[in-house]
Amino acid sequence: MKIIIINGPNLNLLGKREPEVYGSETFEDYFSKLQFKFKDVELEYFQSNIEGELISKIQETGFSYDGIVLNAAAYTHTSVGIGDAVKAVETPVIEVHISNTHQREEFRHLSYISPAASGVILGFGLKSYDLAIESFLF
Ligand code: CA2
Repeated sequence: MKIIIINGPNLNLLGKREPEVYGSETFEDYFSKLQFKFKDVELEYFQSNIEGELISKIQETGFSYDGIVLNAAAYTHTSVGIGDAVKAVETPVIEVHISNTHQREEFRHLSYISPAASGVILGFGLKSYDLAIESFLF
């Protein structure tokens, strides 16, 4: 089982800025815990602040991996291109968000990813990623 976590813009700042919204753990530390928890899963992690790089990674992995866990961050609400990429690939994509975007500003209520995603998990903090990986195991 091969699963990639793809994180979008500014998620490299996790644990370093705005802990009241996004928590105080870095994604690298959390990712080590995921690798420990899901020992039988080949887990990969990719983060980029660049829209085209995210699209290329979705295309690169979207025909051979078993699952993609995607937090497109702010691009969720703006990127037709990432939405199209998710639609185009064969690998199921679970959209995740750390925060409950529906409790936040109106502009965060729209997602260009959701219509093409196999599922959406949001509002559980970093645990959203755990839940997304688990969804691929059953
Ligand atoms: O809740 C989420 O996971 C979001 O995808 C996070 C995005 C936001 O634009 C989405 O509406 C919801 C923002 C990620 C920014 O991450 C930061 C982390 C630490 C400090 C500053 C930003």
